[in-house]
Amino acid sequence: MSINLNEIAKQFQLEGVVAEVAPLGEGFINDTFIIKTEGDSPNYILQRKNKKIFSPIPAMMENIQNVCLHIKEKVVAAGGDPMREAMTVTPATDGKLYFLDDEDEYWAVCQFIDDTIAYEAAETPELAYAGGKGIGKFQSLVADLKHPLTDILPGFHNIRFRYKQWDEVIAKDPVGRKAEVAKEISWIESRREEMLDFWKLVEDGTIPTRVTHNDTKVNNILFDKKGDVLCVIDLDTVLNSTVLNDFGDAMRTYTNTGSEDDTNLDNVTMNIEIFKAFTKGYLEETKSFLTEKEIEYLAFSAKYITYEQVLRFLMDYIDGDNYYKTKSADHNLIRTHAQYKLLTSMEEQFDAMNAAVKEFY
Ligand code: GN1
Ligand code: MG
Repeated sequence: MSINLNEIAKQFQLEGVVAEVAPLGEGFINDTFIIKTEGDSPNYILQRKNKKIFSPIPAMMENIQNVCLHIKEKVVAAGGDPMREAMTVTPATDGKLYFLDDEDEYWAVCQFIDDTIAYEAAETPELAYAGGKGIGKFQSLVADLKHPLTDILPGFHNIRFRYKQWDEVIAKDPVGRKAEVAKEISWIESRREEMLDFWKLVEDGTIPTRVTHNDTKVNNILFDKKGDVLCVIDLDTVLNSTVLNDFGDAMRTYTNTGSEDDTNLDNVTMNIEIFKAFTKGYLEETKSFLTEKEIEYLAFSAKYITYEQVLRFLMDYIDGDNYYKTKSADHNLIRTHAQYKLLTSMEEQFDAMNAAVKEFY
């Protein structure tokens, strides 16, 4: 990147003197850096937001800010620390929530919260339980957000919209990969009706729409050193949709005994103990306001989001890898296989998943 990150950092209202700007993490969509400052001043997270995916970015930043301020108000009312239990967006020097550089790229900054841990895997039921409480609490905190959110990602977890994209990509077969993945395509097609039947319940309002996070993977939660959840991060995808997206996406990542792109499929299964622990924590925070229909489809949502992820990885592979960052030519196909293995493991254990929901509701 020919970009001078120190110059970008200077465009924001930072406290203290910048010591260093360094890459951080491996997001698939945005480019992320940490701004380290000298002495006791806070450190910051700097991101180049992906404008091909989130559009328009200024509206996305408004969404994030509204959610953050709303949560902070509640944290203060409950006697908590609004700088640690909520994200803090750091505006640019002109007061905007983003900086637009000479190449028309959008940058945004938030404060880094010290002494926290983001786990890459839910290794213990205790961690999964805490994570479930964290996501449940997030949903209850934002449940009464008055400010309308702009839909900057139309159709994000909407399978009807995904099929529209899918059918177009399959018809086009832009890089000639379709023939090679006939088997994988059949995995998607054989479950089309089942998935659409579920989504119809969201479309007709049988399952309500609420403020949701939509990217609740395990590393998007910050834990304190005692193992309690401090706050939920990565708010780019806050939208009005079904809470089932959040439960499902969390289960897609928490319960996976392997990695999202595991090349050894024997590693990949759904860990029912982790499912139970997360569900217990989640329902403790949400059962007072979730409807019976939402509860009925809780376990299904894990299959739904995992299936959607199989579709999205496979679709991107067939499309020539335009959406997700990849490390090899077959990376999206590897991800497809690993997520499909997880899906089949969920299908095999579906009765036990439903039983766990019943137990903790
Ligand atoms: C993307 O960039 P990251 O890792 O936060 C994606 C999620 C996928 C995830 C797969 C906006 O999230 O939906 O589940 O990759 N985010 C977007 O790990 O598409
Ligand atoms: Mg994300």
